[in-house]
Amino acid sequence: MKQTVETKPFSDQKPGTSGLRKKVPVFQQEHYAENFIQSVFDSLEGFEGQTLVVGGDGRFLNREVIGKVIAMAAANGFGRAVVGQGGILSTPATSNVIRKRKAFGGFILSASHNPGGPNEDFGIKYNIGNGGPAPEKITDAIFARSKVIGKYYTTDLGVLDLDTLGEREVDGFVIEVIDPVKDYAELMESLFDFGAIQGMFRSGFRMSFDAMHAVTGPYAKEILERRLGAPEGTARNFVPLEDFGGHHPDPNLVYAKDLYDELMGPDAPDFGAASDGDGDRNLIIGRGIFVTPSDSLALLAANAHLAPGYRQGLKGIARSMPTSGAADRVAEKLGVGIYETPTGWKFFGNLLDAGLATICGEESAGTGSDHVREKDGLWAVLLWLNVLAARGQSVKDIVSEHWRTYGRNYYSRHDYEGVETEAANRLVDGLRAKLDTLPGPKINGLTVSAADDFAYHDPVDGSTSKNQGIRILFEGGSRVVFRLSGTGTSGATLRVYIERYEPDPAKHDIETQAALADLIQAAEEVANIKELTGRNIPTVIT
Ligand code: G16
Repeated sequence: MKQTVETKPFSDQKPGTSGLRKKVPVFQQEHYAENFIQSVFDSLEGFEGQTLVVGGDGRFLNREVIGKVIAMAAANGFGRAVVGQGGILSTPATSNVIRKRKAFGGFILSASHNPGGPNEDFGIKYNIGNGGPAPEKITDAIFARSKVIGKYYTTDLGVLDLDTLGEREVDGFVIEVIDPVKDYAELMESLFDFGAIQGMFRSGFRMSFDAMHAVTGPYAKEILERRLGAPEGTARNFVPLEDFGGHHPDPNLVYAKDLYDELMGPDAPDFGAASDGDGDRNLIIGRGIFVTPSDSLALLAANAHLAPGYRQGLKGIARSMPTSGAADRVAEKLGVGIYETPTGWKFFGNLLDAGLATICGEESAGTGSDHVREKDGLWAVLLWLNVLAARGQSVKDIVSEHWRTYGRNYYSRHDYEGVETEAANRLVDGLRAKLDTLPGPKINGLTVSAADDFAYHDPVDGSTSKNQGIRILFEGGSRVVFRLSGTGTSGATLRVYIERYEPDPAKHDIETQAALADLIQAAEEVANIKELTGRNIPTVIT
């Protein structure tokens, strides 16, 4: 029976870079999750009788909120909910199911790479019918609705069994529990040369994949070990846990340090990779070499034609603004378009739908293609494996050769996490205020050629997104970018992105921080980071 529940608005339900992310206790407030879910439904039209996909990364609160979404979907008029067994469905797999089933849309319950558990993070994101995150037009409408909402609709569906595969009907509403891996594994098989990768494993190629006790565990087991024949044990930490074993499921050099150390150590395997909480990020490490996400994007774009799914070539490449320009050089050589978007996968959706881009990537460990409308961690790993199998070279040789051909973009990101919000805003406002005066005079011996606050004009729908990051460009092509993260849940995270282009192969083996030292110092001088944040060093350097 449909119930109408009276509620009062919360003022803090503005979706960030990727949906609404808050601490678990915030979501546990009475009506909090329901208000947001209803605000989503109230911002949509035409879903009567349609299918809604519900996916989650298995973190604490996952099952409970899945229950709420399904009951509210039924009460709001949807006809069917498709949910992954055990409440598990990775973000790219959810995107695939939405597309394959021609669903109206889907909910993804995740706070991605943020930690999970009773006092950690949770998140709710809505994806539209193309399988991608809702565009700003919709997230703005959701936020507006959340500020005035007065009631929500739900219904009692009885005890929900999320563990048994198959369909069940309650009062005309169908709940379908699906195998979370099967459709996704089939999609991967259609894109990559599984035979060649199997052959590589048969001839002794060794790999370590760290699922970080997050959602990709079951996917990695099935695809890498069962379908591709990698030895058992290739995938580790493969059981999804509600608290990710107490770790940050963030595949970077800090939180996946064990994997990094293994690949740098004696008797290292040929290839190391990891994915994050909800399976959309990737970390790529070869024996003795870490591949930055920006380089990985460029390399995958340059070599994608070696995989059957991309043999016909790329339509274009898209990258987020803070991502290095390495991919731009590949696009130039291929003679295809390059698009620079704000941070946030949602900005790639229009480009992919319009057939302007085939491959997209972000410095924040996200790479993907037009096969779904989310970034896709395992996809990137499999494309790397396909390239390695086709070229028969080591990761290190492939990367060095790429730099020799295109030049090297030295790149690093310095994060200052948990900074006081006011201080972070003051820093960014201060930079914004002096943008016009920056070009000309030298900063730490470097001449600024241009400075702006990045604005994006979507070439497909004509929309404009302003204030997407402060860019300071130096003569010679180096740059420093400042922006505040849109995915944190406490305080502010200041991100400083530093990049230098080096065409000379004789200078490609400098340690990254050393290669960027003068720019790092210039960033400090122009932004007063130490004084304004009270921090002497970044929390995380990637
Ligand atoms: C999300 C978005 C990405 C974005 C990243 C970092 O990733 O989907 O597009 O690059 O956040 O955003 P920020 O710098 O604002 O923290 P995920 O993996 O958290 O969904």
